[in-house]
Amino acid sequence: MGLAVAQMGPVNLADTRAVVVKRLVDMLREAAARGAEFVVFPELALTTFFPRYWMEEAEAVERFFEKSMPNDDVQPLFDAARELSVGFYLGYAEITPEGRRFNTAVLVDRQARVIGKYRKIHLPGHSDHKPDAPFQHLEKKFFEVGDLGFGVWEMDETNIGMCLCNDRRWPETYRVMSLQSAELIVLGYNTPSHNIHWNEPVHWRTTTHEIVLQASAYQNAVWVAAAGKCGYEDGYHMIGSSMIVAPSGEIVARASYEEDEVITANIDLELGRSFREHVFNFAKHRSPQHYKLIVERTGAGDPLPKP
Ligand code: ING
Repeated sequence: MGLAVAQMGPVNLADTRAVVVKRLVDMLREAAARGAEFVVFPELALTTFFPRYWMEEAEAVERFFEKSMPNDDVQPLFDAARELSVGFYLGYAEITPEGRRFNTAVLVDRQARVIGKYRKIHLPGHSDHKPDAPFQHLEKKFFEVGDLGFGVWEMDETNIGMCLCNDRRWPETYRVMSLQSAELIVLGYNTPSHNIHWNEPVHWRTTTHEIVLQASAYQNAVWVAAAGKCGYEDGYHMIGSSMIVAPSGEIVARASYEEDEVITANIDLELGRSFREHVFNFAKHRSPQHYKLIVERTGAGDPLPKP
């Protein structure tokens, strides 16, 4: 399967959706020219990473949320996708007719039909204003925890699962989808280089990003494709390193810069099947009766009484 990841460089506050969507269409065209049938775009791909700014919810909704998907601003991307017969994953801020707010991604097939939706479950950051911090990370203020679970959809005989950004750091994310026979998990991210809470060395943002994608691809025998929005957005830096990871855990394609950049790979879904047959054969080797704490406890607690 011809797969592409379209990494985005910065989207600044002054960048209009029309300008951003043109960038996405340009990358979709490049991906199609390189044989891609599916393109992964980043989280919150249509706007700057606005959770870095303190503002009231009403202002955020007005400036950064989409009332429908597709909509007039994004329609050129859907039109190009249909013309080129390329499916895609797109992350954006969703406001529902009832006024509920989610950090959302959609799965769009090669006829440009929305066939799946995911709402981010692991929301990092905080909801209070931290005026002394160099920037905010207000995902817990602007978004609700997703209410759609982790889904898997079949598209062109491929079982595709979706998640978003911080979700990629939690093993449960991938396992719930690989237990639904996912073969490819796609995700977008916006990962600030700097931690506002403590003096975390910046290179750990990239090393932990690599570790979670490689380990999770291997431990779930799936392909993983991750698209970042990166570089300096109005001076605030976010990591790049968009990549495509094989079920072996190997990085088979990786972005080099912090601008718009398309990376592609011809992924062999047979490779995942081999690992699921001979290593991670869930039916043969898993013992859920011993995993109960994973769903019974939210936070860590005392050691269990010994049998
Ligand atoms: N961003 C970051 C991410 O998970 C983060 C936030 C970074 C949390 C590093 C913890 C550690 O990649 C988003 N948008 O989730």
